[in-house]
Amino acid sequence: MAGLFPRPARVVVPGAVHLPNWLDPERQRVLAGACQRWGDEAGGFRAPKLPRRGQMSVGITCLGWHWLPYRYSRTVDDGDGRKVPPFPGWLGTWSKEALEAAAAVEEEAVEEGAGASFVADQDRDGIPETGPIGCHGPLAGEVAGFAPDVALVNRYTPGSSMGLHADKDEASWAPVVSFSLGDSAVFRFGNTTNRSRPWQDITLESGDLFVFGGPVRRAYHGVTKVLPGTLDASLGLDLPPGRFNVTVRQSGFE
Ligand SMILES: O=C(O)CCC(=O)C(=O)O
Repeated sequence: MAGLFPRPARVVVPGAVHLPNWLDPERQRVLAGACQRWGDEAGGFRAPKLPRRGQMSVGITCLGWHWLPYRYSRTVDDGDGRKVPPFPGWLGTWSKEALEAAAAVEEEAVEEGAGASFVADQDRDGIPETGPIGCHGPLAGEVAGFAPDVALVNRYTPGSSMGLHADKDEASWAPVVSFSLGDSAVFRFGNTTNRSRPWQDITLESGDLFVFGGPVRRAYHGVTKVLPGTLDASLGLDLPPGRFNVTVRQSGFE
């Protein structure tokens, strides 16, 4: 069932692009099955303990490299110590296609002049100067060298959320590609300086793609809430209540 309101692809700020419904229903079904399988193979999604800030409410399992606060390892160092499953080639292919699609949306926005106005908005709101973006968006230059090798598979049970944070544990500054599945969520995309405003709240629905890189690669972001019962049943996804998110990154490690 299509929503009542159109949700066009949009440049949120230069370097950050939201592409609603980018995963078609068949790809959503494939990813939903894979998420559940990855969780089962890992013995469940584990909620990491944060030094000084308690336990996360989101369960995570990783592919390629294991993330634990605040580093990566090849084994599950904060769990059973097992070897991390490989990062799947097909997920890398989807992620490269996703980055290309996001860069194309940005190019279009720049051609229409929207990019320039976003830079002006950023200046007004106190986001650090990103520099002129010329005739290309910041993502265009990231496409050729993009070699993702790690995925964090996040499992949000109803009521869980993720606090504002910046993804700083990768050595690479290559973009982050994020796929959403299941119930919708309010995703907060902030600035590169701190956890305060300015930020934008964006509803991510099942099948949505969000990409961020370039000047906003280390922007603060998080999920303030999951909206229960919002998954479109006609998609035929066999998912438990709540949400999955798969964030794909390039570690930059040997
Ligand atoms: O669930 C989301 O949409 C965001 C996930 C996230 O911020 C992360 O994995 O770092």
